[in-house]
Amino acid sequence: MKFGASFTVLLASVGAHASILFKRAEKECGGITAPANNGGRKIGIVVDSSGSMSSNDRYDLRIAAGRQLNTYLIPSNDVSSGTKEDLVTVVDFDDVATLLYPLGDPDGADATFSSIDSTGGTDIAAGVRVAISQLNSSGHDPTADRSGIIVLTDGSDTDTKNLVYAVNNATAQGIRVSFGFLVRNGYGSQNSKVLGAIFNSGGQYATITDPAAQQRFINLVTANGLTKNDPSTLPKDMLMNGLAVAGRVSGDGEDFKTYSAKKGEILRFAISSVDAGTIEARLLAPDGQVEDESTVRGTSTRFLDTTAQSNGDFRIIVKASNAPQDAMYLVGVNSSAVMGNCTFNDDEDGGLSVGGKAGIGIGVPLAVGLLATGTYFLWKGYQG
Ligand SMILES: *[C@@H]1O[C@H](CO)[C@@H](O)[C@H](O)[C@H]1NC(C)=O
Ligand SMILES: *[C@@H]1O[C@H](CO)[C@@H](O)[C@H](O)[C@H]1NC(C)=O
Ligand SMILES: *[C@@H]1O[C@H](CO)[C@@H](O)[C@H](O)[C@H]1NC(C)=O
Ligand SMILES: CC(=O)N[C@H]1CO[C@H](CO)[C@@H](O)[C@@H]1O
Repeated sequence: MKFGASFTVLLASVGAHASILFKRAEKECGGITAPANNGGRKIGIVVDSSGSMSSNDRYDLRIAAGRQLNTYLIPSNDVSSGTKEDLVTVVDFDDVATLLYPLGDPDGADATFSSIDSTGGTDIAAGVRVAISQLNSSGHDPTADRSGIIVLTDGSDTDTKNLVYAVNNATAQGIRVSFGFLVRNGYGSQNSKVLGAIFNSGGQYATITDPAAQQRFINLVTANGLTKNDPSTLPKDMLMNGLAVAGRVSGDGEDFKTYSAKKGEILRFAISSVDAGTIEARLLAPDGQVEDESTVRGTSTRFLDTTAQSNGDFRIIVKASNAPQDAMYLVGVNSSAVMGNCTFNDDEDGGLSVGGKAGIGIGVPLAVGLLATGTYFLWKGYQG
């Protein structure tokens, strides 16, 4: 393999230049770039602790993803010129919501993630409400435009109305709500009204088809902007391995999503119509050739398959017919590419302290290894 030699050189230089390597890794993950991190936010991390998680997320990767987001936030002892401290609250929910960490310094929140278990039912709305009341608690004004809630769940509320109310109440206070819905090996979605409420808040929605992709969902949300004040670096048409994201079409309109593939990747795109009625989906290769196409009816999911013959952008074009205004569809990608672990950590001191800070508890040699692995995947251009 022609990259072998330079990879060895890269590895040999890890010891001396670990922070340089890390900086590469922190700035770009799987084709998306971390936005500027200026802090000054109030963030609610709301994690599902229902019983189904014991099989859907056996390795607690949602908890690792929640921690990862917390590590990205700026604690009071890490404020530098041009950045402000962030505040975080951590909430878990099953049948009831539990406040694990009242709005405060991100540094103190890390340990509270360990008490998230996997028993009980699902009341997402209760979790969102507790987070809103924390973000809105007195002494931490203002809330609007600098607040965000990130929900990681594998369930849906039987009472959709209350969840829509809760998200709308957040939106009314200028709180952005993002929502990662874990459907292991499948392509369900939250109720279309819930999706609409998330869109209206400015937040990001994804169906997460592989527990390991919960981490990249955090990257997606971060690139979209955790709050309204955060800059967005996320191209709106971008697809990522292991996630299904929503797009919108109206009337007889067209829309598209793009996936940057590497030569040799075996790709399966999954398309479903949330409330857009019947849609036509076409898969275009980087050279513009139609690779596959399908008609998607009702709420069924259709698959379009290909293998990338070279590096380049595949495009899924969706055409509606007589769809309601701003109707939604979902497109997911299942790629044969290895999922790396790449995070947008903003630790100015470099990467080696990050594993410890994130509570992963990895030693320095292993951290260097992971670092090299992460960079390796990036460098190879795999989805990190
Ligand atoms: C909480 O919400 C109320 C009503 O929307 C608002 O007047 C108040 O300023 C909010 N408090 C904070 C800390 O955002
Ligand atoms: C993705 O592909 C792998 C390998 O074929 C398969 O095991 C997995 O179930 C697929 N996931 C989804 C969500 O289709
Ligand atoms: C990513 O992290 C998870 C959890 O820490 C681990 O199980 C997985 O092997 C890692 N993947 C890679 C490619 O390093
Ligand atoms: C602004 C807003 O959406 N307010 C709603 C908050 O939630 C309650 C129900 O819990 C609704 O009645 C409000 O309309």
